[in-house]
Amino acid sequence: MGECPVAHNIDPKRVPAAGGGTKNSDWWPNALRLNILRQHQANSDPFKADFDYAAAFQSIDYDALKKDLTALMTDSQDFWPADFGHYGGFFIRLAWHAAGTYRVQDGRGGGGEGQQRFAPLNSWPDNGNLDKGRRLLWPIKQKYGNKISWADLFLLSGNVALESMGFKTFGFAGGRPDTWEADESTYWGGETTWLGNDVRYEEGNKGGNPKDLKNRNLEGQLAASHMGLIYVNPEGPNGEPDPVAAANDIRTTFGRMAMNDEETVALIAGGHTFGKTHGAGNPDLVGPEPNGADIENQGLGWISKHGSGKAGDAITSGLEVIWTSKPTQWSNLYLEYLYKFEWELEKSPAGANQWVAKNSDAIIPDPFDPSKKRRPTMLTTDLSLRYDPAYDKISRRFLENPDQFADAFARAWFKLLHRDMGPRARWLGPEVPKETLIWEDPVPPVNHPLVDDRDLSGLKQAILGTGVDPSKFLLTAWSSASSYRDSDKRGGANGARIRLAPMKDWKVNNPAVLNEVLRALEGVQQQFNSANQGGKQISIADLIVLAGNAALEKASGLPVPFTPGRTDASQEETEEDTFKWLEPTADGFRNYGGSTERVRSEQYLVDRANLLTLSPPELTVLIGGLRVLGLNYDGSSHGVFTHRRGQLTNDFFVNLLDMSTEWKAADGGKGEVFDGLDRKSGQKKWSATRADLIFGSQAELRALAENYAQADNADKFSKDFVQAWNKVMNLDRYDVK
Ligand code: HEB
Repeated sequence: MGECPVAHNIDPKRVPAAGGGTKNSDWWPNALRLNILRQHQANSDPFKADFDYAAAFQSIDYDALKKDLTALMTDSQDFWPADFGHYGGFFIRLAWHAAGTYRVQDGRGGGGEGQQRFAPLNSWPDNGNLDKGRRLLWPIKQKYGNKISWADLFLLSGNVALESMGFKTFGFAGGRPDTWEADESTYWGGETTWLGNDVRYEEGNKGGNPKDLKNRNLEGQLAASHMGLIYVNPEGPNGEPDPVAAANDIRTTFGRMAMNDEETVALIAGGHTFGKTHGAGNPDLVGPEPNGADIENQGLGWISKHGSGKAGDAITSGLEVIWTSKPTQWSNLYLEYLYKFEWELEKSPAGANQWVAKNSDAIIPDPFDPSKKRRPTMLTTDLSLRYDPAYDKISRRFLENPDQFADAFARAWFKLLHRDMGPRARWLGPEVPKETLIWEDPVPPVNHPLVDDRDLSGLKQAILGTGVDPSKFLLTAWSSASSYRDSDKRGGANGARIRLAPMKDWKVNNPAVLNEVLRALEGVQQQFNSANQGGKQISIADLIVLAGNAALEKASGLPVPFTPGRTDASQEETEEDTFKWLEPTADGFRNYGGSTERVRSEQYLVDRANLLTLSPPELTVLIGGLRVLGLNYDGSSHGVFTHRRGQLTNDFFVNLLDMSTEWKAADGGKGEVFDGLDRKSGQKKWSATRADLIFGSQAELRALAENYAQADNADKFSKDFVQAWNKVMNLDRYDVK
């Protein structure tokens, strides 16, 4: 009787439509998946390939946009009224949460793609009620349209929020094109409950004690203490209100965002100078997050039945804290109060652990009722800035030197928002700061005329005339260019950082070969640059790629395009501490490394292919070519299925698919190295790794391998390889259109 005709608890495996049913990933959860190589393609993007966001952004009326954003800050809307009549704190939090998912280990996360619009981020518990923030921004997005991406708008709104409350920011750069679907490439953790952290601390503490809150390690590339949080639990580790233990988590998580202690203190103290937290009542009255909400809610989540569900009744984190008496103005009050008062543990109305100033009068305004006042309050993680000895020193210095505090906050905030944008060539708009920052991975500007085609053919001749084995030029060019990662646009051939620490010493780059190549190229460079041809110069960065191209032309008989203009960075321009994260654990392209306890070689290969923005066909053609050219990092013959090593042929695929070969594990069951035996004679013909054999084993890769092994596709293979090679060589060339 009266039963709703729409089932609410549909079992996706029983949905006989729209891609429902039991899927491959249900049947074979361990099979290699290529899904992350098929994201963000033309068919999910309404612009297809023909939209130039940079050009659109450059044409925006930037001042008008900022004026509209400033007006928005104090234009309180009934559907989500502004605390204290000002949305400033709210938009700072929105921008911080957009950018704050960045982690330096793999460069993923961050605000560069507008992913906060999509699951899981749009529904993370830590992003509670930010859906309302995006709706507040919608009229502005609608008005300025293609000229401002959501990604840029989220971050700019935080910047304008700061400025509208009297803070002088360090600047702003636009230039982040939106993505149009949820990104699946990022490992956010293995927990299956929100706010769980059983997997990350178990994995981080092999042999240690995950329950030791002061000494636990966070797993691998994660930068948050709980599934669904941007950083740490505000109530303290696992809810324990212990500010000193919380400092441990803060240091780890902010460190993984490439922030040091000073930047961390500046960010937390600066951010919590503004706004308030929301925990007016029973959190059980809050409805499901956006991705789990009913259709009539139109993408809004966290609909609350506590009172009006908004304004003074709002519940977000469940904490009810207001840090300063002037929450809509930049001030030094956060630090003043932190030290002036003693703090007493209390429960928020929602039952969360927080701290109230013992020896203070009620000096804090209520966000909606001018007749009410409160005492100052803080989160456990705020007290960490005073009770952790190292943070304490910095906090006191900032307390006594407001100028230093403001400068540190401005710089750390700018870094937070721009860390994953990559080279300055991508930074757009009238507010790009002049000062060069080390974390940009700067490369010097081109200050001389570039080489022309005649020079290039002479240079290629000189390179091939050095007597160095051409495969070494190929390996070095590949090693240099393929250090790129699209996640935060770091690495790549420009800057020639492969000749600097730490990259020059990475085992995967084969330092001995690298040195031989660099010495030969330095000779070529010297000769060219000293010939004084109207001031024309060539950089080592360019020569590394050119040498690879020259060797490839020789190996393929095909022309390989080249665009000069790379320059050489210096060691001082190279942030060694964060460059170390670009070193691959395993790199199937050069048959380096192997499986670990939890990741198979081929999964590392797909992960790297994703960072190189390769499609499955590009991945396939590259592996086939790299192998026959003999580009394993150590010169080994794994996967070199050819008798014509050094020539660009489709032999890798032809021989991989040849049924006269039978494959057997060759490493006593470890499953990393295999021998290819002649089925009849039992004689060993080939040897291979998992990164080779996956192209015959995984059905979709095998289909592509067949395509390239076909008699009629030998030419297509060579052409596709040259094209994919050229793509990788130029992945970081944001300086050329
Ligand atoms: Fe924060 C808010 C936590 C950092 C900015 N924070 C908040 C809250 C919480 C938190 C819980 C509340 C939410 C609601 O609404 O309820 N944080 C936190 C933590 C940390 C932080 C735990 C680490 C330690 N922040 C931070 C930073 C920043 C910030 C870094 C920036 C820079 N926040 C913020 C703001 C706010 C917050 C502005 C307010 C919002 C409003 O007003 O709405």
